[in-house]
Amino acid sequence: MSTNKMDVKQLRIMANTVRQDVIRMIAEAKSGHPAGSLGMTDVLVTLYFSFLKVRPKKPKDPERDYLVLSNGHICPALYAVMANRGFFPKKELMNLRKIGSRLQGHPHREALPGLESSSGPLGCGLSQAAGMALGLKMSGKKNRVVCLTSDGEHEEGNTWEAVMFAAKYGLDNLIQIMDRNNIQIDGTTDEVMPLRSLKKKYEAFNWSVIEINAHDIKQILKALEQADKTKAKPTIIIAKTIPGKGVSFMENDYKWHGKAPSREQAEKAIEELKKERLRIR
Ligand SMILES: Cc1ncc(C[n+]2csc(CCOP(=O)(O)OP(=O)(O)O)c2C)c(N)n1
Ligand SMILES: [Mg+2]
Repeated sequence: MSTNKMDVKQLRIMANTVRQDVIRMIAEAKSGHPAGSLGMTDVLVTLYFSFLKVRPKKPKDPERDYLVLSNGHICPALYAVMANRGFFPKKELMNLRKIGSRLQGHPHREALPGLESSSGPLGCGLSQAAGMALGLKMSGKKNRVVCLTSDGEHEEGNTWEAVMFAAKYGLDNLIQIMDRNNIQIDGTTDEVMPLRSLKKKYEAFNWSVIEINAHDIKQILKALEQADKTKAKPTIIIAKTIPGKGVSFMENDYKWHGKAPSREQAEKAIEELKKERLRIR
């Protein structure tokens, strides 16, 4: 099974492509979640184009790695990455949120091959991923499970049950990547429910913790490599991101959590991203 590894420059270019796709998709749908989608694009691109063992044409391959998207609302970025990776035709991206579409507003695993879980109700993905990781371990299998979560989900109790569970069973085949973007639906996490030091909390729960700037592809690659080598503990990569990354008027503004850009705003965003693309080295 190929991981189809891209180099760092190719990953940066792909992330720019995906960001443009995300803007076009959400603008066309007239609804969706741009902030988290743009914030986690670098992570998703690095996972699918350099780390995860997946076979787009054989999505149920028993040797594959599993990606569980717990914060389902950022699925536009996942869909765009999957389409660019060859899971389905890119033109289908424009069907986001349309009636009967395989690209539902929140992921529906039975609708789209390659999706490993359905999500939308927050706080459930880490339990699902931990269960998968335990099952694989008990079967003596080498497949890895990567679970993307958000900081908003850490304001929910069930996340912490999964955190305890994964540590108890020493799930070193589980890597959680948390989108630490400091926002949730209607404000900053500090205003709504302060999370304080997530690093200290996870260490206290006996997880291995890595904190990174998740817009630096080299840091993402290094963290994944370290997580992969860690034994006897699950790893969390606390991915410090800028919500809305790459679009100046969206960056760090929680109001873009779940709002579509107008046609004019989308054009401006694409223009900015095209300029940024020329600067990629
Ligand atoms: C169980 C549950 N409660 C509430 C919601 C409504 N909701 C959707 S997104 C969201 C904010 C979650 O924060 P985060 O995932 O950090 O948002 P982001 O950083 O992507 O803007 C909320 C409360 C939900 N989807 N599921
Ligand atoms: Mg958040």
